[in-house]
Amino acid sequence: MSDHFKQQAAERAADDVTSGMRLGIGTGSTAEFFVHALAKRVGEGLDVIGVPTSERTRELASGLGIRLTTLENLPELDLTIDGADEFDAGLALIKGGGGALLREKIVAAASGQMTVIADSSKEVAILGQFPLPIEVVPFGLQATSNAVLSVFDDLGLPQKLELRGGSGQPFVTDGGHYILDAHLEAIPQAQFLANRLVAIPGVVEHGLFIGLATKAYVAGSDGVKTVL
Ligand code: ABF
Repeated sequence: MSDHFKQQAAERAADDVTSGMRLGIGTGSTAEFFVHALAKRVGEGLDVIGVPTSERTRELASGLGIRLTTLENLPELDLTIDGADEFDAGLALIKGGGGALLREKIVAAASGQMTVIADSSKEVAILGQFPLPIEVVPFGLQATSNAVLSVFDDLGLPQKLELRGGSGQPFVTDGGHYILDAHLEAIPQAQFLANRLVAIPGVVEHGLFIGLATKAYVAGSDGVKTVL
């Protein structure tokens, strides 16, 4: 059922795209529905250019005939359309469950608008049930983990941090980094936590997207609603 809702939200977002747009194209299963919907419109004559947020999305979109470039070549975008792991009423997000958060955030920040596409299960009153991904450089992993845990301690948050993939074979991002997943349960001071995390030298980025999304299409049994 959730796949059907993801597809509905994705198709609604594809309807917003007009010829001439410079698009950021997200990652994940909802974003993949968007890529398919966009490719259909491109086949019908829509003329857009896209910057993918992951190698996975690049392969899918280029295979479907969507014209792509890089953010190097096109550093200003009109609209990014991407999924999320959680979002709240103010359109603060947790992203990064799929491991592409760094490129996703760079692309979203380079876009005038960002539309989130999601099924209604992603909507939460307070962020944090979904583990918060924190992308870190492999060098000094333990020291960085300790610094992150110390921030959690200061903020009264649970000290539960897991290296994605495990220490035997850590998951490696498109940027060559590792991901620590923080099981925080609830993040009452998301902006404050975000500020503290980016101040840690080994932290490259984190999955809190605050002030980036401008709209969400959320699909559920009542249809597709717009959150602004
Ligand atoms: C990307 O894909 C990620 O930031 C987020 O982690 C994930 C959402 O996945 P899905 O659309 O498969 O639920 O948007």
